[in-house]
Amino acid sequence: MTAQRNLRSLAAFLTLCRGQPSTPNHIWQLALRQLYSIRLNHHAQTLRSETSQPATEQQALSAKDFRFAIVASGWHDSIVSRLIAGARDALEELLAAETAVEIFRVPGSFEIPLCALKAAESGKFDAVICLGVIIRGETPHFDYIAAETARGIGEASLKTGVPLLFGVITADNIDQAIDRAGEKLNNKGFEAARAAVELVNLYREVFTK
Ligand code: DLZ
Repeated sequence: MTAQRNLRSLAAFLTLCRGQPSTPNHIWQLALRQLYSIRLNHHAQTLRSETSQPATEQQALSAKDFRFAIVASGWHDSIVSRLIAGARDALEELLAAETAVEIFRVPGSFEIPLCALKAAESGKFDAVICLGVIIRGETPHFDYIAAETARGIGEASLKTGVPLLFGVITADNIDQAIDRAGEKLNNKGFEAARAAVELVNLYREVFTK
C-alpha cells in the first residue's frame, strides 16, 4: 500500500514537471531517487514475504512410508513436552503413521547425541529428530552442554548418513524458551519435524538409484 501511494504521488509530481518549460536537474534527480527507493522497498517486501515461510511450504510434502525417531531430553520437561507435541503434530499433518514414530527419552540434552547415534545406527529410522531445552544459568555449564549437544548431533548425522535434526532450544531464560515452543512454525519441534520430512523426501528423490 505504501509503495502504491508513493508511486501515485511520484506520478502526480512528474505530470506537474511535464507541464513546466524547464525542470531543473536536481528535481529530476530527486524524482529518480524516489523511484529507486520505491523499487528497493518493493523488492524488500517481496523478499520478506518469500522468506517468511520455508520454500517447501508451497510444495507437497509427505511423511508417508517414512520412519522417525524422536530423541528428547528430560530437563525443562514442560517445554520439551511441547516440542514433542509440535513434532508429532507436524508428522501427523504430513501423514506419518502413528506407529512410524518412536520416542526415546534421555535425562538431559548432553545425553541426546549418543541416543540419537544409536537410533540412527539401528537402520530403523529415516530421520532422527532431537529435541531439548538448554537454559543459560549462572555458570559456564550452559556453554559446555549446548556446544557438546550441537557438536554430537552433527557428528552423529555425518557418521551415519542419517538426517539428525537439531530441535534443541538454547535460550538465555525461560521466557525465551517458552516463546520457541509455541504453535506450528513457532515451535522448534514442529519446525525440526517438518525439516526432517523435507530431507527424507529430498534424499529419496535425489540420491536413490
Ligand atoms: C546439568 C544441566 C544443566 C545445568 N542444565 C541443563 C539444561 O538447561 N538443559 C538440559 O537439557 N540439561 C541440563 N543439564 C543436564 C545435562 O544435560 C546432563 O544431563 C547432565 O550433565 C548429566 O550428564
